[in-house]
Amino acid sequence: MSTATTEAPGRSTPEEPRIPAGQAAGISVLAFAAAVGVGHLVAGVVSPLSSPYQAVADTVVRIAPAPLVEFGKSLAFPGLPQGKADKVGLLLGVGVALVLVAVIAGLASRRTARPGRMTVGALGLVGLAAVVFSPVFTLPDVVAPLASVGAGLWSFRWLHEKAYARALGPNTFIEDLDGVSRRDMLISSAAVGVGAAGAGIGGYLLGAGVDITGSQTELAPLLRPTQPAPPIPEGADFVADGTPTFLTANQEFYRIDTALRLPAVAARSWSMRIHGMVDRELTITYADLLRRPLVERVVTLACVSNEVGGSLISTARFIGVDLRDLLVEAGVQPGAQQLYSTSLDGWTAGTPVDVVMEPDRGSMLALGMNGDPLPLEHGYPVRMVVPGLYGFVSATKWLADLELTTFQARSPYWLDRGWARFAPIKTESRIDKPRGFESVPAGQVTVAGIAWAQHRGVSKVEVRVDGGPWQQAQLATEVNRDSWRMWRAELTVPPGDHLVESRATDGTGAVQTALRADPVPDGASGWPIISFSAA
Ligand SMILES: Nc1nc2c(c(=O)[nH]1)N[C@H]1C(S)=C(S)[C@@H](COP(=O)(O)O)O[C@H]1N2
Ligand SMILES: [Mo]
Repeated sequence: MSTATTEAPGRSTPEEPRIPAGQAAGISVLAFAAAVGVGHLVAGVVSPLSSPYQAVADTVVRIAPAPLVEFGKSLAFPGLPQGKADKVGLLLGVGVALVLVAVIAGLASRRTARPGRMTVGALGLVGLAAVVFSPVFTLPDVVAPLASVGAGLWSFRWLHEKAYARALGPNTFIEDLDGVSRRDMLISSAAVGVGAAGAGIGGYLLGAGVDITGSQTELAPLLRPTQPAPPIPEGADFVADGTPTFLTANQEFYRIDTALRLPAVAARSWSMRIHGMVDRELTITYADLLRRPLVERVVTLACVSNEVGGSLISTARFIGVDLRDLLVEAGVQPGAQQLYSTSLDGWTAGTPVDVVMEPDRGSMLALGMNGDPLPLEHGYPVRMVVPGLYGFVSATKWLADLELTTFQARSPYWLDRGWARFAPIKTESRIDKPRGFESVPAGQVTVAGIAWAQHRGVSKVEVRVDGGPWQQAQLATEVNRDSWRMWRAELTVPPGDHLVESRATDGTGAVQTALRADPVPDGASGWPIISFSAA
């Protein structure tokens, strides 16, 4: 009984003293904040990926059911770039949940500190478990979660003793605490609060301080491809008619991922294992990759979540090493069906081994993009690129591990959430001009857009107005079959409202299907349709 020490023999307590509710809740919130802050600070020193708060949030993403993740992805906060709102939302959500638990634990601890301390301890275990079961756990990572629980327990006890002594009043029998003044209480609380905030901010700065930009500047000159991609020919886009530029600038490149924070691992400390069904397990550092021939390939990445007409598609010159060559060195064993890749933040993808190993597929581990080291948002230091497959089954960013295995043995992140196992990119087109509901002068109207069928190439695009006959569009110069192809067409339209549709034909002769499909499970389909008016 913890109250035993505070009650003198023979002293009658008609009403047991209790810490005022507000104060009890406040103490608890401060102690929780101290736990989070100290955990973050120590993680910043030891290893940025071991912060218990972040690890818990990551775990929520890793085990969250599909509807929650979809909901998250649909969130938008004003002022935040695409692909960021869900992350901020989740971190805030975990924060709010933590404050609620802290308040409840505080209110339950008005007489004795035990409920609060047990709650801090229990959450500490959750944080520890989240760190230990993270995909990139190493032993020193336990330090931050342990420091976090320690700080939480200590702060809770310290503040609670003082508050309880105050509640007992001046006759307290705990000598040290006799007559804890209001001022003393406030100063102690403020000390814990400021310490927690300082530690949290310190940890954030330390984590951000892994010198990524420095390391990227050092890398830039090392990423000269031994086999550069041919320059993009004149006439590869129809920008003047409203298409995107052929290459997408790194800052403009679409971004999709579940990462709550960008895993900040510098190239010089990066390494990865290739293991599982291989003859020789390989451990590869960034320097090992730089010693290999560097290839450069122009590839259009596309997201399976892209709606018809959507913008989740972009093109870059990727610099890196040939993935097939690397796997040949490891010796892929017969029966290995799936290349199961894990990212530093625990996301996973499963790529069919037979596709990755096709000699002319061009699968690669990319280190650079458009002449620069990969930006952090796009997978620095190392990501996978497999032309022709949607990103969720092939384009693992912040690569941490490659395992050769069977389909049976491992199920990747989005497969568990109802998306497909196999997801080659569908033959599609998009109309960029006219924009939806645009008014244009009647007569000659230019229609322009993009078409893609990565790894098969685009051989034809047709457009039609108001359900009339299909007319062949002019194709831009082909760059390669792994990237998009721009098109334009001159149509003559009378005044009034019109609908324009497009359809692409790929290099195998297959025509883009009219069948409308949602993005789930293996990509949207259907002809894009734009309504505009001519006057
Ligand atoms: N680590 C990690 N890699 C990932 C993802 C992710 O959530 N985590 N998303 C994938 C998906 S769904 C797509 S479409 C591409 C997008 O790559 P980009 O953001 O560089 O355009 O990354 C893939 N790689
Ligand atoms: Mo995606």
